[in-house]
Amino acid sequence: MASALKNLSDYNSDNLVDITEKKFGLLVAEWNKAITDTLCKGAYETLIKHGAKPENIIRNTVPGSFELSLGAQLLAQNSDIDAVICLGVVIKGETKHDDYICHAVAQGITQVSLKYNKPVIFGLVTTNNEQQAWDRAGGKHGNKGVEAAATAIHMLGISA
Ligand code: RBF
Repeated sequence: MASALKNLSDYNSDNLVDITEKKFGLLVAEWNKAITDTLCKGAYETLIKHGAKPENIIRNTVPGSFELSLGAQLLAQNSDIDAVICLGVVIKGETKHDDYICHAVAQGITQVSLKYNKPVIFGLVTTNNEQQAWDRAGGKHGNKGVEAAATAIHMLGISA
């Protein structure tokens, strides 16, 4: 798989838009909290590194990834917020819950993004086991939170 061949945090930071006056919603699911906290740290530090002000990063938690869609909508409907970054970790179990959750979140945050015309970033790590999730939260495949924040900044730079 292509993603196995590169570090997900190895984004191109050239020509990113100025985000010093941009306001971000950072939404973090509490299931697998140790891992989502690491994703959140990566996203937060990336926004700060590129000029966002701490007071312009509104951090909220939701119980599980399924709740990311509504959480994103509540943030996106605030006209002050320019972009929402959704972070969660869904690990495959014995049942198909992971499929249902992941599809629901993908559809839900897509709808929110299109309804409010602002970036709502899909930072959902979906893996077969916990190790694979850690590999994507500061491990051998980078930090998906960093990539999600970089994606939000990139999307804010798109002009019509
Ligand atoms: N939420 C996650 O963010 N990651 C998970 O891996 C996860 N696994 C779940 C497994 C089961 C069987 C259930 C019922 C829920 C799980 N959730 C998980 C929580 C889900 O996103 C949501 O918070 C709850 O279903 C309540 O709506």
